[in-house]
Amino acid sequence: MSIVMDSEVSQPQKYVGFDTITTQIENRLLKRGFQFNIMCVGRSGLGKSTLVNTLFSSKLAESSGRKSCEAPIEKTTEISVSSHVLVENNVRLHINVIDTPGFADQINNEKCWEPLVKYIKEQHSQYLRKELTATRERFIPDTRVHCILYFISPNIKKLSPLDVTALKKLSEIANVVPVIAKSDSLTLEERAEFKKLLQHEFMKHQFNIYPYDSEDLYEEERQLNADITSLIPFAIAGSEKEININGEMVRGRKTRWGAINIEDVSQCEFVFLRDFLTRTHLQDLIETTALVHYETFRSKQLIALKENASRPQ
Ligand SMILES: Nc1nc2c(ncn2[C@@H]2O[C@H](COP(=O)(O)OP(=O)(O)OP(=O)(O)O)[C@@H](O)[C@H]2O)c(=O)[nH]1
Ligand SMILES: [Mg+2]
Repeated sequence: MSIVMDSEVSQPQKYVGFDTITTQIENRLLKRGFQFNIMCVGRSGLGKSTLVNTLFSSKLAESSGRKSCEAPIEKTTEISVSSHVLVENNVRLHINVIDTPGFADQINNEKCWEPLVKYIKEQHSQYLRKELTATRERFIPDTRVHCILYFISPNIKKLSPLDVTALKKLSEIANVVPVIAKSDSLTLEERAEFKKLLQHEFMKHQFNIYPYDSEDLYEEERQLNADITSLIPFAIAGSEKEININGEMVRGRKTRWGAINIEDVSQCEFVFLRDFLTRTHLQDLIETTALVHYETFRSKQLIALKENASRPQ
């Protein structure tokens, strides 16, 4: 026999106060803080380290921009994770920046995405092991990669086979956001054309690019995602320095055509990327990693475990 409960919606006759649960949740979350893990991937020297520093307006990664002629060039030579805590108003954001060596630096270039895939899976596997222990921690430290910024060189005519394989492999297991690196080296027309070409390539190769469509989305969310998808890959530029443009100090770069303010949306799409990553989709990136990518990994692992256990010895 099944019991059907039909619950009527009504308002209490007097104020009870359970609407404060949202504030209670907020307070608890604020106490704990938030964890966001972002990985930068792409060929060497495309400005990966510079961009994370620009995104969070902080020095999070070692970039090769040199302070003086004598200073050594700071190339990223291995997967390096640096942890930081940034505070804005009451919100503590724990950020792990997973900086990766530029692709062209490695001896066997063909498989240079392999250590990255391994790293991402290892974080899932670690999380799963912690989840499955009898006395599990109340809050499992989250090292799962929530977002991969994939840097595409502005000077190519089409995606290289290496980019194609890397984008395919990575977008199957994590939220990949591709960007056109150093877009200040392109004119606005070149940029628009290159973006169209890349969008076409993404479709042709059927990459699983973030953000994903889902039945749970409201109409406005779906519209926002469609607007963002039409902008991807974001044509960005990074800069750790402020320059003087018309008497005003702004984050910018001097280019062949003059100076650009990277926070000016008519010149560069950096602000669109930053708003997308921090202001509209930060929570969704974290949630999608847990509910889609980790969940897929988890169920595959658990099914494999079960099959192994039931196999006759
Ligand atoms: N024109 C231009 N140059 C940039 C941009 N971002 C970074 N650079 C410069 O490019 C050089 C390399 O920057 P990094 O941020 O170290 O590049 P990376 O991708 O981390 O390099 P690897 O760690 O060697 O893979 C530096 O001299 C930066 O100043 C950009 O958006 N436009
Ligand atoms: Mg670097």
